[in-house]
Amino acid sequence: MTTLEALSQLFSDKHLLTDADSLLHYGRDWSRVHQPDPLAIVFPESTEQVQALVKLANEHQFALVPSGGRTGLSGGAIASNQEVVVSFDRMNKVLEFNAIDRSVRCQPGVITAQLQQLAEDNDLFYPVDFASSGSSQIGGNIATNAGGIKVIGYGLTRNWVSGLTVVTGEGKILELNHGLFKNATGYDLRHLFIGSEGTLGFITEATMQLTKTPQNLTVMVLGVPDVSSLMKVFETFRNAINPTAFESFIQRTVDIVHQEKGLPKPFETDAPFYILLEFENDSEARENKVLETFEYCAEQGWVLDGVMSQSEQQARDLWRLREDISESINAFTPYKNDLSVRMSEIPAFLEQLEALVSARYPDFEVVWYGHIGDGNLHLNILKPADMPAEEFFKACATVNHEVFGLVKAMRGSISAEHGVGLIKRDYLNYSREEDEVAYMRAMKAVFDPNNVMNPGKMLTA
Ligand code: 2HG
Ligand code: ZN
Repeated sequence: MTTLEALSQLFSDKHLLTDADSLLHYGRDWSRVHQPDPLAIVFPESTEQVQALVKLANEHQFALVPSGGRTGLSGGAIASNQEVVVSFDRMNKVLEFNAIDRSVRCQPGVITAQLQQLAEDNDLFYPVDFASSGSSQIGGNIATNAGGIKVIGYGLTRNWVSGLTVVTGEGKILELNHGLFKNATGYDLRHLFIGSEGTLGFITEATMQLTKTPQNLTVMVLGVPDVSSLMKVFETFRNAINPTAFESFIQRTVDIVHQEKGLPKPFETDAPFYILLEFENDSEARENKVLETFEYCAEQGWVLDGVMSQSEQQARDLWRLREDISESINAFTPYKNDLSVRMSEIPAFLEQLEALVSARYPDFEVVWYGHIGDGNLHLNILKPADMPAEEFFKACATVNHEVFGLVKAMRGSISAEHGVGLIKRDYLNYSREEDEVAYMRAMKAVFDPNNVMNPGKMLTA
């Protein structure tokens, strides 16, 4: 029996697609490095149907690739090898809201923005947020332990998952942690599945926690002259007000966003670096504290200029200076890096990175932006307009070993929040020791002995 014949036992024609448009659409994520080439796309509607599919995959030896909103940047959801793509688009229901537990039990295909809206409708807040919240799905967020723009204030997706139902690669259904706050009964397999990129099993249900709504989130954009000032501003503001976000970007990104999206620049005079910080402006005392802190930083020469939002609309507009960068630089077909080091290493890291990048990429323009308060930089190399993409990506990759060598020397991460997928897989050893990778492989073999779950992602097949 062929794989397609086997699949048609489980899925009606409507929920088993093989047309070229669907194969392209569902076979890739936002990275554009690998050519998608799936065999088929299926749309299960329940945990039991996912279980039956996984059992079928084991029996007939075909590979499965999970597919959420496909907004990933590391090729974790790419099917380039005749795999069967499992889309969670039909498993998109909110199953239960519990006001006492402040939790939402939902299927994996629920869109991030939908969860945020549901929280808001109930006077609560789901704090994990990023530019792709309009299309990313909760299952994908969990599978990649998505971070985003409020990690400094609220933590990663991991912090908000209190329960998970998964179908393992063996086809077993596990219900993990049951929405509990406290549960000290041994290994927490929930956390093993979070960030496992679909290599151990597929998430079919999740219980997500919500929190109280922050009061009057206010945004400040500051221009700073150099990295050491940036660090001082970080320390000073963190100690004064506990920001909910602390982001940074360089002047060139402001120019690009201005050019691509028509956004006004924050101030008249350009600054080499910018900080965007957000805080809960919940009292006059707090606002005074912020203004005092700003003045102190300006007196020290750490801040050149600054603007503070006076309305929700203005806060949203200022956020766009940071959030629109990734989409705006797509016009330059960027080569992406998502690096992190400990915050205290940032100045040394940036200095060495700068030296390396200007020596090795003398003809390429390099920009960075990111979640500087988390020690996380998105280093993007921009393609010269007249260079073919393939040649450009190849040229960039030759320098990876040096960039990642630098990261390794500082015991940092070669993928801070975008996951490993296909694109970072061969560099895993820069962030993980050999013994650790061996244990990872051993764990994969326990949950997925026939290697049917997203094979070749994160770990070589
Ligand atoms: C962001 O923080 C996203 O804007 C995308 O993680 C990063 O485009 C990138 O490199
Ligand atoms: Zn990011």
